[in-house]
Amino acid sequence: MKLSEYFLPILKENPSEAKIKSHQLMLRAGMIRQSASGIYSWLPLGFKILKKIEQVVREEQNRAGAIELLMPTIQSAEIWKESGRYDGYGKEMLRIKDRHDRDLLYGPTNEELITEIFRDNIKSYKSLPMILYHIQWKFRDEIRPRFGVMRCREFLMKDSYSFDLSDDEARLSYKKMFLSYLKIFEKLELKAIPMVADTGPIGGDLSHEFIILAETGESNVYTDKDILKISTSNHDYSKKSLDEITEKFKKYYSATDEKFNKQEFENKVEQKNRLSTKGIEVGHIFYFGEKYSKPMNAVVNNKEGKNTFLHMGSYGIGVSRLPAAIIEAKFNDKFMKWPLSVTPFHVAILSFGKTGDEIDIKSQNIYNFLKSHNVDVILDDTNESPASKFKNFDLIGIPYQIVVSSKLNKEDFEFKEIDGDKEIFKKEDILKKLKNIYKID
Ligand code: 5CA
Repeated sequence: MKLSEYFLPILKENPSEAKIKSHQLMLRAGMIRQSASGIYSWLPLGFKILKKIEQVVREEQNRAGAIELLMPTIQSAEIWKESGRYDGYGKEMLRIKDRHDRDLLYGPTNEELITEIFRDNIKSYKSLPMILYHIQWKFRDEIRPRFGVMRCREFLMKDSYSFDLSDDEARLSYKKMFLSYLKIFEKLELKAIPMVADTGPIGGDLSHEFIILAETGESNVYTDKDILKISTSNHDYSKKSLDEITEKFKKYYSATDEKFNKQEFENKVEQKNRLSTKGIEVGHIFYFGEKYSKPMNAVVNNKEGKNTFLHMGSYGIGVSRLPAAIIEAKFNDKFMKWPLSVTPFHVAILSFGKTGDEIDIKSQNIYNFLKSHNVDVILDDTNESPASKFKNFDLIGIPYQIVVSSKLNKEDFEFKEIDGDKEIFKKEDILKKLKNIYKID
């Protein structure tokens, strides 16, 4: 992509409405624009990052055995009346009437709809266990949308739903999602801590929030510093491995405000290890057994030929909250550096030439060369000053930069990690490096 042909409306100043750094940066770097309170458009740069995050989530959910489908954003009120949640959900639910005066709603979550789909199509225990998921926009009419895409009204969520024959098997499905979440956040270069949580309107008795530590977070968190050292790298989705990883986490105290107990915290965590700070909730998982299957009569035939209520859980990730959460975790007020797995481009070429001059031609040349080898590259071929180009790209956060200037020999290029030192390379060496970093074939 050439910047001269791209849609990247960069703002020079911090917009006054943005109170936290992720909101400021997402507006300044031309990632999002507000269209109504708590409702955003994703401009090309933001959209590219959002899609990459979605893909990281998708791949790890698939690895855990979950199967993707797509449910609509608009749902019928009927199924919500069946489950008994229609009235209770209150003003957060956006209720709609169609031209025939039928009650519809913009889905805030999908427990009812997936239960209906499953109930109508799966009849035998032989199909179990099963985990289904989709990545779809949700609407919650939040009373006070704030912090940009962090707490908005329309947001993209990945929501999975597990179906099992027994309580034991359902708890294993829960553990699969538990590990899958840890692995997703690791790929996003985030340290997310699972915390015992309240179940709220989703219901159930077992629940964890996945929280990223950040000063601007809305949740107060209390945990043991050693929990940050647990690694999932040797864990897979076998029962033994899942039991082991969940046991490892259980050893440590970790809770948000709602479940915090000062006495327990102080008894369980020695003083030097106590961590009480703020965090951002990026995921939330629930086990609620028969809460929806009973009122909605979702049953399967068990081995004895008898109808049994399904045991279910649901598992959400705030996909559109994640770009903001990543920025809160990574932006140091000078540089943004996107994780390699979701960077909008692999590398940026900053050309210090003017249209048609030697530097411009040399820049176009390495641009075409890298592109032809499947490197996703953005070339700043505008006539802005070098200082302004550096400033913009330090903000946009592409992890690697190539500088083409008149100071260099004909075959040479400056190459650097955004916050690192520059080195001089030939274009073939740069290609080799990038292929290695991004595992490009
Ligand atoms: N049905 C369950 C799990 S599928 C559910 O809805 N869980 S939730 O309410 O906790 O939402 C899942 C995730 O969506 C949250 O962890 C959070 O990361 C994200 N989320 C929730 N509300 C908002 C919002 N208003 N703006 C942005 N992201 C949100």
